[in-house]
Amino acid sequence: MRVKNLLKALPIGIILSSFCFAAYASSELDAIMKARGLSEKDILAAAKTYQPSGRKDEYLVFSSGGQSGQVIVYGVPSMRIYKYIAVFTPEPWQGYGYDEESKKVLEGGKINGRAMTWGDSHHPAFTEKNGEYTGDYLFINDKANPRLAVIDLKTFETVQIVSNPVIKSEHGGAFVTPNSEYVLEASQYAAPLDRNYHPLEAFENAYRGAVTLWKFDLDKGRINETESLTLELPPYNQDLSDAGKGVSDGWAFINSFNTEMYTGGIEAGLPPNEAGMSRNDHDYLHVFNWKKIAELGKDPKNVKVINGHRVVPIEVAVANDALFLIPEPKSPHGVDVSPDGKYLVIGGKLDTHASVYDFEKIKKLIDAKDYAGKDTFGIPILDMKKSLHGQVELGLGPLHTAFDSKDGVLYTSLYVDSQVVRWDYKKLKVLDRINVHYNIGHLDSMEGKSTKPKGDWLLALDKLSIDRFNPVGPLHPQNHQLIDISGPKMELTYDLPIPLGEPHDVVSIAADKLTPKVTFDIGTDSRTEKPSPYATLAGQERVERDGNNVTVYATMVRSHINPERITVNKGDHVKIHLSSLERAQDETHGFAVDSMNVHASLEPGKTVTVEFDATEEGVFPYYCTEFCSALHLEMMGYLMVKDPNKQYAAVDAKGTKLTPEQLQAQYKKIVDTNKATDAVIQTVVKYLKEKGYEKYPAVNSMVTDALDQYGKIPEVKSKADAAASKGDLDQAVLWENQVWQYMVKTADVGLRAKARLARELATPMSEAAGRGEKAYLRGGCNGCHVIGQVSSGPDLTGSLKRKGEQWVYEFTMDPESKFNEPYTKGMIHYFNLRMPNQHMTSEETKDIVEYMKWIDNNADLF
Ligand code: RUQ
Ligand code: CUA
Repeated sequence: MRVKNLLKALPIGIILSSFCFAAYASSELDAIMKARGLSEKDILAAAKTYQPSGRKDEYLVFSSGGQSGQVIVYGVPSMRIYKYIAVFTPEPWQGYGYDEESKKVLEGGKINGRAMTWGDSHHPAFTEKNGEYTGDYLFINDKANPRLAVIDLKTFETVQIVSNPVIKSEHGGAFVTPNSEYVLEASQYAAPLDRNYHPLEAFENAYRGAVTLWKFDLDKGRINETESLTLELPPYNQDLSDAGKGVSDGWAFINSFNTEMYTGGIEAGLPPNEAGMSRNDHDYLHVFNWKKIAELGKDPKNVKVINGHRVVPIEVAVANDALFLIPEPKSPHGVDVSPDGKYLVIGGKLDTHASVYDFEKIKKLIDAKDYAGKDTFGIPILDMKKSLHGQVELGLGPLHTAFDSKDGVLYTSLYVDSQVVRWDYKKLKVLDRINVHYNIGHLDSMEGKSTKPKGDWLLALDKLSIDRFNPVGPLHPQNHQLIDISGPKMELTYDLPIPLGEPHDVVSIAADKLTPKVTFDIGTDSRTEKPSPYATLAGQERVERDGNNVTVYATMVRSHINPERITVNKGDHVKIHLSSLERAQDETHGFAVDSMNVHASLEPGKTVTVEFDATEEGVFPYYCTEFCSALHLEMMGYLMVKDPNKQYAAVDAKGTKLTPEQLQAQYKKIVDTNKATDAVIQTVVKYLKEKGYEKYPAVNSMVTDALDQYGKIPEVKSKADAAASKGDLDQAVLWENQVWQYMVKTADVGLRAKARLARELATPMSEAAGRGEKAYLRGGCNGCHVIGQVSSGPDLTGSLKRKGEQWVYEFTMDPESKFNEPYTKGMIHYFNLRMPNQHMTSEETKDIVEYMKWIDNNADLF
């Protein structure tokens, strides 16, 4: 049973006395509630959303980052932000726009040759199979500069940006067809598709709306631009769209808000757009058959080629019964297709109603060619009443809709009223409403735009956050609110300030549908997801010169960059291909060169390139920008830029010299240290081998990494020995030091592997022992006690045998009562510490005793 449901099933008194309070004396919780002014409702909300350290979320949410041009990833129910994925905007941490591989992705988004360094990202969408989310790829559109991006969810990296060849502004993307055949992108503000100048007086003749059907190649994970095409639409300012599913699969729907075709003119004394564009009582819902449009587009007779791109004209769509209009209340906003595809719910925006259209009724009218008329462009209009299932008065400013798992239940956002309304679109009645803070735009239930929405959580994306958070200046964060929708009343549980862009919309997915990589295969170009032609392995590092072009093949591994000195001439063009030789998870390096405005992120296995012109003479340190290891600061080198036309005076190397005796002592010391360190490594290796580490993949990969490091020692050691035998102790000390570096790295990963293996091999913990371990950690007992080792407190292994269960129980409950016993006195003297009273409950203490039994049973492992 999920915790949330459990909480729901119990009366609050019982929960507070037995459930939440288990860990703390109830008086302590009472005191905190009083001191912080928390109500029982607050405590429940916290219990529903709080994730203890190490616990993972059930859902991942992908939010558009608005004008930041990024995607924000956070978890539900904890609302913890996990990542900003760089999409349309350069982002230095990920090297995005600062390394050559990612610049190529951004280049796909150039418009008329101009680089776009930002985007107004709007609507994210997952790939789908039979209308269910697959979690393979995410798409997001850029409203400002009509483009579409593909993010691979194996890497959480943007791998493609395509730029729309015909439309100038868009809003109705990204919407994915139920088997990811196409990603739809509909225009917003009408403009000439040929991108030429046409006076506004020619609006009706020369300006057009359009919807682009981007063909997605699921195997390649890329949009195929040549197989993509566009359907021409009237200049009605199309708004949001949605693809049909189930019974409406093959069709798609787009709202509009300027069927008046008004073009403003405040400066000429004319009424503004806002008046002119909302003059009529009705606008048009566009209904089109994307499958038929895609078919039609294959025949050159059916298309106009504009800017090298196929466009199916309105007449062709109409002649083939693929495009229709239905009146809808004026200036609506969202159109959302129900999970079964039977109903379309349209938010009125300027109308207090939501309108529910019945697709089966629409289809009947289409099949019978039962038209109510035609618009100026010859598109058949279907009768509104005959298409409607019904309308419901919801409140002021209905915008978007999200669906529940329960049949007929859905949620609509009210922008002006700042509310979420739960209602039934089949029975057409309102069920519940809740206030949000404030001015909500989109909302989303978990997997809410799929055929299988979940009924547990709802996110409200509030545009305003006045009075919700600490003020941080006139530009306020926005507010994503988490609402528990599992019960009969909606409950607000969490406010997440979003500190980036206007995050328009989110999509969410069960976390277990995602299987991201943790490392790359060695030598991978993460943006093409193929082996990089510049991959460099250990021993292949080199600098090549061709005229004024200098190409460096470099590697990075804890904790050095090879090469550590690069010398070029002023005026050279320098390309540095960097390869991470790391295989261990989370061992990321970064790369920056002083004042060259380049930065790369090197996750394990990645190959990436930075490029710059060495225009000034000078010395330019380069270094690793991630705190990757204890020797991270030492992970650096020098780029030396010389003027080839200058003579530089020779210099005498200075520096204090050690006496031969000092040098001899230093050499002996490092050799001894290495012997001692190696002995430790050998005990760990013995342990790992004896226990058969190969059988445990997680341990195996750590051991492989550790042995990799260890395997580098013989070569370095022989250099040390060669130097020593030549009498060059200075070099010998340096090489021995490098031996030690490799040993430290080996031991670091080796010890982690050992701890992990011990855990794999240990007998399974009883439930009580598991609770005991948690209590032990929560109480901070591990601050003084290390299992299997004497630390700042005694090793607990065997203490049950030494002192008996009852004694350990009593001592944990009340340490002071035993401070006068000779045994305890001795311990206090030895460790110079008294065991503090952690105020464990009797239950917790019993559990800890069970945990200690488990430790004793597995004593040989620690
Ligand atoms: S739209 S707030 Cu830009 Cu998705 Cu309705
Ligand atoms: Cu590599 Cu810091």
